[in-house]
Amino acid sequence: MAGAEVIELRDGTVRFVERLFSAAENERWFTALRDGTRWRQEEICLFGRKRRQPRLTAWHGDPGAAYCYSGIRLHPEPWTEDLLAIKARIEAASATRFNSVLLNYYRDGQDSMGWHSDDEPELGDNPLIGSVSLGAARRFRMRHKADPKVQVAWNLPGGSYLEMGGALQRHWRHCVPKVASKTGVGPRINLTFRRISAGATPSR
Ligand SMILES: O=C(O)CCC(=O)C(=O)O
Ligand SMILES: [Mn+2]
Repeated sequence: MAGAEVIELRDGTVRFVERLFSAAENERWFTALRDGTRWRQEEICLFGRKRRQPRLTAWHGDPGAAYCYSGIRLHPEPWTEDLLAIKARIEAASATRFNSVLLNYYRDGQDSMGWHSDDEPELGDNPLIGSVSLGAARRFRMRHKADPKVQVAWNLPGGSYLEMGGALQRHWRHCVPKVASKTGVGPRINLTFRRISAGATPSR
């Protein structure tokens, strides 16, 4: 992948391209997706209690690429022109094909994503996850499951691309922590492109 920094971690690989998209593309796609997406705020079941996710989400992909996590089942909306254009760019950069994308809209520093792995059965073993960031930069943290002191973190600016591969999802968790609102962090949209296996039976 051109311009990629390859980081070999214990039990997994990360590829990071700080500027896959130009500043103009970052701005144009951020605005188009913010205004053109049917955002939802899902209720999830965590430790037996229902609560609303601290961010907005949308799920797009090929027909049939249904996806389940944290007790919710997401049916894909069809691809849009913008999403297909972004997908084509990262597929060219990574020599991979994706069939779906989860969009996360972090409206401000209070929106976040907790520690998790992208290890749902429908993603198969060793999934490749392609993560595009648009808008404001946010901190992305990772820690090893067996030894949580082993940690890495990146600032993901708008226009960047981070790819997680190998056995990473089996051995690591990642999160996007909240930011104290005083620092006034701007809105951010993240897209994680994924490949859902046909015929997989979701476990939840
Ligand atoms: O917003 C991010 O950078 C991470 C998103 C993520 O981990 C996910 O969608 O599973
Ligand atoms: Mn994730």
